[in-house]
Amino acid sequence: MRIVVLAGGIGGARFLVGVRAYAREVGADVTAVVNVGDDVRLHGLQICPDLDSVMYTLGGGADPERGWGRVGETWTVKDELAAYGAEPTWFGLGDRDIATHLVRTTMLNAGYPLSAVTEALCTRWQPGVRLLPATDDRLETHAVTDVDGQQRAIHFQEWWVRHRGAVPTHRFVFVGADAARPAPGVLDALAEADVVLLAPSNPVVSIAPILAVAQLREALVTNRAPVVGVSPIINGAPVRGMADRCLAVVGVPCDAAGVGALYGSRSAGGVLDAWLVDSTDADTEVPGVTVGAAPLWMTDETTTATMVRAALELV
Ligand code: GDP
Ligand code: FO1
Ligand code: CA
Repeated sequence: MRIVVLAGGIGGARFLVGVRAYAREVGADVTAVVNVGDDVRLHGLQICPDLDSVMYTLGGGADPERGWGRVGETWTVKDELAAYGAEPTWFGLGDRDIATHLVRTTMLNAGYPLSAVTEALCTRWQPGVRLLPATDDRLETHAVTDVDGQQRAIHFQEWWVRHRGAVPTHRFVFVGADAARPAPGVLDALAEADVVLLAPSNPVVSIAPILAVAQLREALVTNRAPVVGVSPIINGAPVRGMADRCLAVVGVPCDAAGVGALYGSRSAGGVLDAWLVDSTDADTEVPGVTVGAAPLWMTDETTTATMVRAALELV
């Protein structure tokens, strides 16, 4: 059995821990296609938050509380940069994390594509699933905001880390998406998949930028493999993070039905065949989509693997 998972950062990473456990049990093969819209170059370093959250989490090197960056991190370089007044001071890379970024950026500068760099970094972390960026091309999420009375597009990291999403926001734009092609391996993985899972990741700024790669979305929609989504929203609220703010920007109610309808049924131009919601949201209906309910709190590997099984049983 071949499973493809579309994933963002923390929610994607935790879900993949369960997918990997399930896959080990049944002898399945897992490919994760990860969002790159959060990626940004700061202090000369190429930062890929979602790829790193997944790689560190599956590799046992993530900070479990923060959900991003390395466990046992120190911040000497961040403090030294701040002492120089080197902007942006609102964004911090940890010392351990910087080593990852030095290796990544050196390889990118030497001409390796992000997919090859990710594979090289994974030689160390051995995530146990194949990690692919959605695209090797530049694709960045920007937020069109009103800052100081002026309409201005700012990078997603500035929107989230600097402003905590608390600025008037008109929309998100996936810069570069029109020209972006799926990274090598993505279309093959989708073509060979027996099932595609949408992780309980942020639908607006983690899954949507992946689907904004036209050929990728096209492959997902026209493939024989069924697509099952898992809700990141439980009982009308995100478990953590900014999904409520992001959904408000795109005018979608922050509940399991709202996100299910945002994805839409594959039979009506959307992406879903089935939608797994939390047991507390069991009355959720999404037109044209099979809805199932199970406990969706990803508290540990076993619980999450059970949730993955429930998702697969829907199709
Ligand atoms: P990010 O890129 O780091 O923001 O992470 P993702 O986009 O992959 O995931 C963020 C989403 O994960 C949020 O909307 C959360 O609601 C969701 N999430 C986090 N933990 C859980 C959980 O235990 N269960 C469910 N169902 N969703 C979760
Ligand atoms: N989030 C923060 O809130 N503050 C930071 O200084 C910060 C630095 C950072 C460095 C590397 C990395 O991979 C992630 C980092 N994040 C930081 C998390 C990141 O901004 C977002 O949570 C994700 O992009 C959302 O998926
Ligand atoms: Ca993200």
